[in-house]
Amino acid sequence: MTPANASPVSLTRHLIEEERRGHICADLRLLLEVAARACKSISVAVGKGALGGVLGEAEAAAGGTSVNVQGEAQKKLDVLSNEILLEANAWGGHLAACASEEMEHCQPIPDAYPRGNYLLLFDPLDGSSNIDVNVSVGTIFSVLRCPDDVGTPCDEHFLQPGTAQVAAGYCIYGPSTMLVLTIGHGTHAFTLDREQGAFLLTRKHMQVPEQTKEFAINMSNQRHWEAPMQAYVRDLLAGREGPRGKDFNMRWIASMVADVHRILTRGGVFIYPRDRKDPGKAGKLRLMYEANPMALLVEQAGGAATNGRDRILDIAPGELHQRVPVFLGSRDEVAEATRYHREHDARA
Ligand code: P6P
Repeated sequence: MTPANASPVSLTRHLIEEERRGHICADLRLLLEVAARACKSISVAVGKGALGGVLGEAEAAAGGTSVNVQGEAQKKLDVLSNEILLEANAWGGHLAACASEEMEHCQPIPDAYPRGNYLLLFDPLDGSSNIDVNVSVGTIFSVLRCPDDVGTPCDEHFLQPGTAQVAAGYCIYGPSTMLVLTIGHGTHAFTLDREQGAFLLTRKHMQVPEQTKEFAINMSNQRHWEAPMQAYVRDLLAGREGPRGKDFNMRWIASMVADVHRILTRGGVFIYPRDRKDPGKAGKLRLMYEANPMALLVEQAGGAATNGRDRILDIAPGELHQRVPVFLGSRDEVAEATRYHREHDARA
């Protein structure tokens, strides 16, 4: 127990202590320091808002709005955040390659730099549609080991299950900027002290309450959901008069980082299910750089994460930008939602 008058532990000191405990090696520690430094730069850009000249949609070279590899409109801050994270010279010696929501294929670290042992995946600015209305957004990242004896890493080397992650985290750019991180020994939160320019440990071993009365979902998609999802939400909305026997509250920020941060802080269940709106897609959220890192953070905080049927971290990825349904948060509530889906499948 840290004495009340002790000086706060910085991210740097926390990671050095984790290295001394043998939980991480120096290479991974330094990689995470570089990621935190990039998030600080993004926080400055996001914090400038309209004064930074980076609000609004990015323009394509040929005119019109720039779109990412998945055809989604890019915000200027999307592009800037992606560039900040891609700055290879900061990663020299730690990374072998990186992959991003904004890139079609992985990008090996340039030969000019020493090559490290890790693969980095990230969503540079998740929830960016909220930027122009001044709602919290965030950066999500996931770290994998680069397989041994790989010359130049390519997409296939990234296709590892979520259980293979050696670190995962997000940085939320809200009223305060917070970095939430796991290296497999709990989930811990660091708040950016802008005067010092350092992330300071403000919440150690975050714990998601096992039960909740709060769910997060975009209800406007209700008519597109599968039958078990319709039944599950119908029973939530029935409240204490219904089969659940209690009233529920709802929150939906439409910024995964903000919704997940609330759940890590006070509990809840976050759901983005498969829907018939886009029959060809298994959901909206991406497995490799949204679902997997968030699932590891939530599980390390005592919560759970499934795709409605199976544990997200066990999913064997088929391609870099694969999408999955996401049910994550308070363990008992995720189990209840998953029960509706498994029982539906068993009757089919
Ligand atoms: P909808 C943001 O675009 C995002 O990827 C997540 O951050 C968020 O949870 C979800 O999509 C919001 O989706 O359909 O409600 O706009």
